[in-house]
Amino acid sequence: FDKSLGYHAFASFIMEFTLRHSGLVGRILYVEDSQLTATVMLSLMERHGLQVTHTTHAEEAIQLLRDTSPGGVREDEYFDIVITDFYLQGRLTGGDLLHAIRTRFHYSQQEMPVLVLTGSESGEKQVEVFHAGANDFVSKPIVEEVLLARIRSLLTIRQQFAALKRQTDEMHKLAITDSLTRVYNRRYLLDHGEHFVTNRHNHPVAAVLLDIDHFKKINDKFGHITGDRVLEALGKLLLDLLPDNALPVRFGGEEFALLVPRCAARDAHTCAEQLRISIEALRPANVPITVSIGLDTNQANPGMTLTQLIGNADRALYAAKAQGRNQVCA
Ligand code: GH3
Ligand code: MG
Ligand code: MG
Ligand code: MG
Ligand code: MG
Repeated sequence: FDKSLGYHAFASFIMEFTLRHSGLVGRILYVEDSQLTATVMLSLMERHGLQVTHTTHAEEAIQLLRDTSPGGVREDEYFDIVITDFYLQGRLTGGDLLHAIRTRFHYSQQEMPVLVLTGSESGEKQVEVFHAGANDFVSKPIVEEVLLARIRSLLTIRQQFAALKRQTDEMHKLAITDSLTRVYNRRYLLDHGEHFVTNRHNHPVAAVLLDIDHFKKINDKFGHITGDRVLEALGKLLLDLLPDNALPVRFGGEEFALLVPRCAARDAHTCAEQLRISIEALRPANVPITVSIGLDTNQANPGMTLTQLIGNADRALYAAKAQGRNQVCA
């Protein structure tokens, strides 16, 4: 390295050096039936830091992909890229594996990049490989630098996909969550509540409406900031106390809707009463609060819509308010 080049040249030299020589990070599914090629490839890839799972048959690779795909028994051990020989012994070729990756598993080229190892074939074969959904190919005999450059480029694609997916998931979560209370927002209830109520295979669903008593007075007495802290704490309590399969929603300002699956009418009343008592004991931000609760279930009439259930719960809530607040009505 020439010291006279200055800082920027030095920085780009370091960057280039790092890119060219740093270890690679990624999990590779490698499908190769030639033991000789596999031995060379495995030692090469492992020498550069890659974690490689080697199989000799496409069938076995498909099984591994099934187990490691989202929802599979080993979904945490997913692969970043697949490298497959084109010609494989056995019923399925590398082309068939590629086809399965793109159509059966619905993996895009970004989510599961595939690099195909081919013989020194005609352009026609190479075109065929791309048509089948490969991201890239390398011709045998393998040139180490070329193979590594291709793996690096595919790993970058895969990492960019993963980063984008994390962002998208985070944005989706923000879009369906109420920012103050962390429970679902009203939009989520309107989009998914009906499905939640009707597709329950004869298990009853309870709809519960919960409204803080005299919240306007609480704001007046303690201020809006404290009022917000109260709502925040109530949201946390609901998330803590409700079963994971329940759907807690901020329905309005200081009003929450809860959909609870597998909940018969009698259980719904008991749970709501427990909830009311827990909230009375909570004293969020040192403020004593009580809630009025109205509820209904579709136990007697499984055909009820979400709108009907919520409508009935709202009438029951109105009754709870009218009868003196801090109580549950059904
Ligand atoms: P009731 O017992 O009949 O329910 O009386 P209430 O005062 O609770 O009901 P009302 O609907 O008259 O008032 C609700 C109050 O909730 C008014 C509004 O300022 C307050 N509120 C709504 N959203 C928020 C919020 O995000 N933060 C705070 N601090 N207050 C809110
Ligand atoms: Mg082969
Ligand atoms: Mg009100
Ligand atoms: Mg209120
Ligand atoms: Mg209200």
